Amino acid sequence: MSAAWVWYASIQDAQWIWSANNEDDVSFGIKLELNRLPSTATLKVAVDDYAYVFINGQMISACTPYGFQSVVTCNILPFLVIGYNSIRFAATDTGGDAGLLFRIEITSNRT
Ligand SMILES: [Ca+2]
Repeated sequence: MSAAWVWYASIQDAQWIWSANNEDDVSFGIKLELNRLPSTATLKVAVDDYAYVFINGQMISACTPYGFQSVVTCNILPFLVIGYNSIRFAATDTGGDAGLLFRIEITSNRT
């Protein structure tokens, strides 16, 4: 990311990432292991240029980031399960700079 006069989206403690070979289509995935369901689970994501978010193989249509200037915030709690969760971003760059920025915030209320 260059061009200092352009405002890019920013998310606390998150860094823009992309593939080392700068492909147009890049898939990013993480595994999230939960030993119980959290109280809240929020995904914040921005991408240059667009991406589809999949959790456990299901596309989350309410969570479709587009463009490097805006952060999409969505509730992913309904899609999480106890055990391993697969979170995948199928991201596409249509030219120029490319990047994906995301953060997952999970809270749990112990009783
Ligand atoms: Ca681009």
